[in-house]
Amino acid sequence: MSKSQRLVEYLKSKGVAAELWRFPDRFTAIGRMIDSYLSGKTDADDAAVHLLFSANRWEKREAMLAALHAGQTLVVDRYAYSGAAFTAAKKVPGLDLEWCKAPDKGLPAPDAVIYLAMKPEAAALRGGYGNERYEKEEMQKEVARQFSLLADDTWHTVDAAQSIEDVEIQVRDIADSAVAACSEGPALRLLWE
Ligand code: FDM
Repeated sequence: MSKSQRLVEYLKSKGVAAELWRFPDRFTAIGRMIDSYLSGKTDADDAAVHLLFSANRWEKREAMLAALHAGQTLVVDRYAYSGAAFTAAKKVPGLDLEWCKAPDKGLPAPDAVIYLAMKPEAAALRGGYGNERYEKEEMQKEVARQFSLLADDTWHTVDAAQSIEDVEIQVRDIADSAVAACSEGPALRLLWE
């Protein structure tokens, strides 16, 4: 079970209505294009691909809002922060971090971002790594640098090199605090505004 799914199960066990979401959602028409690109079956212009990733979030916006307004807590495995960091890491002239953030402005903003920090060398040792387009050490190092530029007041870094148990304790703690803060009923914020 993924870490995100385990977090959902934990929240549910505490009586919090929670759902797992993940991006890219590879099962929509746009998602299938993204999947084909990531697996290397097709090539595409970097800007166009970036906008597809963003469109893949926008096409889910209404469903996300409906779930949020119904009181669900959404645990989202990757979101716009991955979108901005990965494209900016490609260092394509013109596609700097600000350009990369722009298409996602106005999407629902997360209350907490949990960044599991792992050295690219350690990530490379994991099973299944290296099969997809971005799973290269140099790229991952630059992605990590771009992520550090995106860290805002919702950001929490957890050292993923610790034991699974310690990682989980910290992730749960962050989620508990975020859920508690939301129960006071803050207005939904929008991304990067
Ligand atoms: N990715 C993910 C992007 O480049 N942009 C995005 O907007 C998102 C959500 O796609 F390499 C990248 C990050 C990763 C790949 O892999 C998706 P996983 O294993 O499905 O998370």
